[in-house]
Amino acid sequence: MALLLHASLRRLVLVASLLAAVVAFADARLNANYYAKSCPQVEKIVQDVVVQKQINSPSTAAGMVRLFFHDCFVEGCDASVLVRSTPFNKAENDADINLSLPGDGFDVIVRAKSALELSCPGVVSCSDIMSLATRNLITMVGGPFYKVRLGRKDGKVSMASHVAGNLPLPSMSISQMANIFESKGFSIAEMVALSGAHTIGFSHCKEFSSRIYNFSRTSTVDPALNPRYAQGLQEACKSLNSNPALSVFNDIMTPNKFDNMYFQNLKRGLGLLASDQGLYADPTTKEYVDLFAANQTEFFNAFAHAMEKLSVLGVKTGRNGEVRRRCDEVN
Ligand code: HEM
Ligand SMILES: *[C@@H]1O[C@H](CO)[C@@H](O)[C@H](O)[C@H]1NC(C)=O
Ligand SMILES: *[C@@H]1O[C@H](CO)[C@@H](O)[C@H](O)[C@H]1NC(C)=O
Ligand SMILES: CC(=O)N[C@H]1CO[C@H](CO)[C@@H](O)[C@@H]1O
Repeated sequence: MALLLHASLRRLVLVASLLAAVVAFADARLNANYYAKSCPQVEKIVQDVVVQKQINSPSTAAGMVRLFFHDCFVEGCDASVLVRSTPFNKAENDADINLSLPGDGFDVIVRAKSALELSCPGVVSCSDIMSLATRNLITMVGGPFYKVRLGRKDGKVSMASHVAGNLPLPSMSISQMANIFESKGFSIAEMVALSGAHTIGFSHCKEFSSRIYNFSRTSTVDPALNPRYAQGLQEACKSLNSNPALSVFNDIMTPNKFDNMYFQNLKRGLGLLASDQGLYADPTTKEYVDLFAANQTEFFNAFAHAMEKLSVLGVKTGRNGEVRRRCDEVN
């Protein structure tokens, strides 16, 4: 009996460690010292470019974080989002959802790549630069630090047609969004934590206009919105039809600071997108909103952990990828 138990326990342990090995395999070749010999200054070069860019264009951090999320959720973190379309291929970048992927995020990567090519030509992948730049920008605007391991290769495939279904939309229900996150290995708690990235940056009026004009037969505005906030949004977006570039801050209270204000806002009806406010309405996500709103340390720990996980999502190593010469073109 004891022997039998022993044997089946051992089998269990074996299965568990096999499973862990399979999960770890994707990033087995990533490590913090990947460029120690080939490009020892990589961290410093990326940091110098990032700091300069963020000081000159304070919208860079938010732009970069969103760009990184869109990269990792489509084909993994492989810089596929940076590739420009050619006459023969409509790239990820030109999917409709890209429309507003801001130029500053692209620009900071291109600058860091140029600087790196001078010191260590052909060595550092665009996807590693993206991971480092995103982490550095998050910390620069007040967010938590997390470890970024290196050694990603850049993808060779970037297609607009691969985008749909992989990225959440503000019009989705919480369970539709949760399905997308779960399909990438993220829990409900991690989805809520990652959504906290909306503590910085902005959204275009069209992303939430259905909440403030003609919401339903019985109500002009979404009743989940704080009424004075709704009025302010109506005012800010009133010339939306003639000016589609109109946009407002995601976090009206502390728009440029990475903090837990996003979650506090949701509790007061100050969530901008339907998908933001929905996190407070749905019982499966509300408990995490309450937790993160009450305790910024809890949010930062959860966010840092989820970002570390996002940074290794579907990464390519070895022959699955390449080190691009230019970030906007496969070699
Ligand atoms: C949970 C589902 C999510 C939905 C439905 C969503 C949707 C959106 C939308 C519609 C915008 C506005 C885009 C624009 O008008 O320019 C936006 C902005 C943004 N999103 Fe999300 N997002 C989600 C999750 C995330 C995650 C997980 C991250 C990163 C970890 C993220 C980071 C950002 C950032 C930083 C911005 C501001 C971009 C800027 O200022 O340039 N979002 N998001
Ligand atoms: C409001 O929406 C209804 C149906 O959803 C539509 O018939 C009506 O024309 C809309 N009104 C305005 C002012 O857009
Ligand atoms: C917030 O969470 C941290 C980490 O779990 C904990 O150490 C701290 O005591 C909490 N703070 C409050 C005010 O509850
Ligand atoms: C900035 C950018 O690349 N925008 C493109 C996004 O996709 C739309 C529609 O597919 C293009 O028209 C934009 O030029």
